[in-house]
Amino acid sequence: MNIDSIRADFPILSRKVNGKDLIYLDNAASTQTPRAVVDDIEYIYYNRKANVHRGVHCLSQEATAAMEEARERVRRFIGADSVEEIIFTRGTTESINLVASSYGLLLNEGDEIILTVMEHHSNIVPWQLLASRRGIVIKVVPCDERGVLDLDAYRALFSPRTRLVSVTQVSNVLGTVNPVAEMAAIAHSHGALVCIDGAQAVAHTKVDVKALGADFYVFSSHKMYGPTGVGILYGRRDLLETMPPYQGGGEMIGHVSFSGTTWAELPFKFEAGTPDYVGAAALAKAIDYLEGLGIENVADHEHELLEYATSLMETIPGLRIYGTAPHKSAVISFLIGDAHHYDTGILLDQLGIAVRTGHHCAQPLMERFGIEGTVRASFAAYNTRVEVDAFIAALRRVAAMLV
Ligand code: C6P
Repeated sequence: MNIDSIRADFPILSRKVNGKDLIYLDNAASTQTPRAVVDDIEYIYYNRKANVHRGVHCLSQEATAAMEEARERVRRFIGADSVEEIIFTRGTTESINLVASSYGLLLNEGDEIILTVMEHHSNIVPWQLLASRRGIVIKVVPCDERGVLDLDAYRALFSPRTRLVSVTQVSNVLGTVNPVAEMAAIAHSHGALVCIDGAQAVAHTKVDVKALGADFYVFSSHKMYGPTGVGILYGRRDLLETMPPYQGGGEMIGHVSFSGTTWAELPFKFEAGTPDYVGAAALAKAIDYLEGLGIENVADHEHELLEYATSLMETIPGLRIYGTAPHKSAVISFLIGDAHHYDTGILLDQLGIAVRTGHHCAQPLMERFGIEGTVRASFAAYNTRVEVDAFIAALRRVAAMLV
């Protein structure tokens, strides 16, 4: 990959922060957006903005065609069988809430679901809400000190009441790449379904929902070079067909009357109200961009940065890395001595370096490691070894000040 030319696609990377060149290492929170995607959004607003699925007029038809082409683009991207299996949502969080609320209505008191200790809150709280409404039981897979899930413990959690496993493919804190295909096979052998949270995976590894054995797969556009406010729920068609609607409103109905209402066909049954049709079309452009770079090339590049940064960070006295699994994505969580993660983040920001600090919406995982938060650096296609060098130099300065 030609990193210079990739960087030229992201004008934001040439700005200054606190008088320093921006070094953007908060990609696990949101990646930046390339010109091709932003240009597409501008083009739509200036030339083609109209509501979808409603109008007979030209603009509406163009908007509808673009949205349905985007759905087909997403289908190909993740290897789903049909566009009926691709639901547009507002993001990973809404996708999981949809599954928990809708599939959850098919569960009964005493049914069990399995989560892991490294889930993002958006893959915990919707299930807790369901537990309080339906009396389902939540079981949790532990992980070891490296951040590797305990698969023996996982196997032992199954019972005849286990209905669903919901697991992240990549931990947003530790970077652990979980063996989700193996976990799905185990779940299926017990007759349970699997929901895979792909929020931290889709921009960094080739995803094929069928090869993974995903019954549901969820992700967000803003973490994969796309616009904010759009996400995807992939669901196996036979499952989506049996699930009740999530929200009611326009677009999701067959016919409405006060004596009874029928639902639209898939995927529209799950898309109440006006969808983010601009965002959906722009997500398709982001997929074009990512696949244009080649996801494998991106993964190789990020992995090289991960190894380079990790090896240098290990030489900084007092710096501890959280997440040392053998299979890791390019996410590095760490603490320096007793320094508060927030102070480290502020000092790095003064040097133009954007990292995330805090619990990263994974408080049970923080509890597991006996900490309140970490500093987290995460890489994307446009990051460079020169940036890693600057990051390491900055960490040495911060360590000298705080430890
Ligand atoms: N993690 C992070 O900085 P939304 O906010 O709906 O787009 O994505 C939620 C989500 C779900 N699962 C995982 C594994 C995630 O990493 C995230 C978002 C961001 O780590 C923001 S908290």
